[in-house]
Amino acid sequence: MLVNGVWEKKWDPVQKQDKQGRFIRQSSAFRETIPSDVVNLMAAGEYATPRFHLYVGYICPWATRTLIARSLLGLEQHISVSVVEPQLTDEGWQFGDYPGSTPEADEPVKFIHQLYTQTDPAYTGRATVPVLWDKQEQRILNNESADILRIFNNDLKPLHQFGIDLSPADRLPEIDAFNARIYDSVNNGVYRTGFATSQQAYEEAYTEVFEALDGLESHFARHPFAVGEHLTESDIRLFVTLVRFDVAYYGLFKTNKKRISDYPELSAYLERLLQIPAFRNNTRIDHIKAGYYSIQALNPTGIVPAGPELPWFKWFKEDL
Ligand SMILES: N[C@@H](CCC(=O)N[C@@H](CS)C(=O)NCC(=O)O)C(=O)O
Repeated sequence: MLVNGVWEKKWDPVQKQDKQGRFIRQSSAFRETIPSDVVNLMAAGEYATPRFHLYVGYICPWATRTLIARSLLGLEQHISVSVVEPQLTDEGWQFGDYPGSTPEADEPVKFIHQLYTQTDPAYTGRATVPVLWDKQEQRILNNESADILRIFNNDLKPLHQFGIDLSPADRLPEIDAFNARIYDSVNNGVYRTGFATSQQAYEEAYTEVFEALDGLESHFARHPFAVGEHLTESDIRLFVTLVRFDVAYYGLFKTNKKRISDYPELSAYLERLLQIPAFRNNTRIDHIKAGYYSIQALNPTGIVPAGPELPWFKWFKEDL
């Protein structure tokens, strides 16, 4: 991580923890939006090449949220993308020639942490993806995926191609409630399980994960989507965790009471979403496995498991 703008090699994937060994996620530092006059310039075609750039990793569920929203809304021509390699190195996320990654970043940098110090030379914190980068001002605009989803959906509405609204105003309270329901227990719940450093903290988080999944299984027996009758950002936020569950979390994070494949309704929901190109094409099982199993603190040998074989792999055979 960065300390006063200097990269510290001895980074710890456990982030912060409380006295009982519970994992605490750092909050995001850059939280700006794209001003409406800039959106108007984008809509008027004033930028020959995209002004805003997303730095992501396919391993990362938070980054993948933003990629799926970008595709669903048809923002590809306005927001360009660079993809880091799946393994966290001694210098954090880096660019390189892992298949499916971008060999070189859009800026002359090798590591994501360089974008952080370019934005704030005294930055202290983790250098996370996703990053929404302003190429004109040469700085990070926002590094919080929840914000980036709303920026893409709300602020960039004049640029949308397909008339999809991922967080419609009349559904917002339900969307926010669903997001809150799954954040602690599912999205971050798997991390709280995997990065717990005491038996008590692990069991607490494990129990919450499976209580939440049981509740979601009943939800999807009655409803096609997370909220209402249409796809919303809540589906994106749930999908990125479900699709990583059996291939990474079940083994590495020891969330192993059940697999998603053992839940018929959640499996059917996952497969329905995988049939949508924006979900399928932004999911790279090879990156997910290589990335998670490279976390040394949890897997010192670095061996990437050969399995599992899952029924839904049929949706993107060519990536495996
Ligand atoms: N709040 C952030 C979390 C992003 C995050 O934790 N990203 C992870 C990858 S999945 C990361 O970059 N970790 C690097 C590190 O912690 O050093 C968001 O949702 O955008």
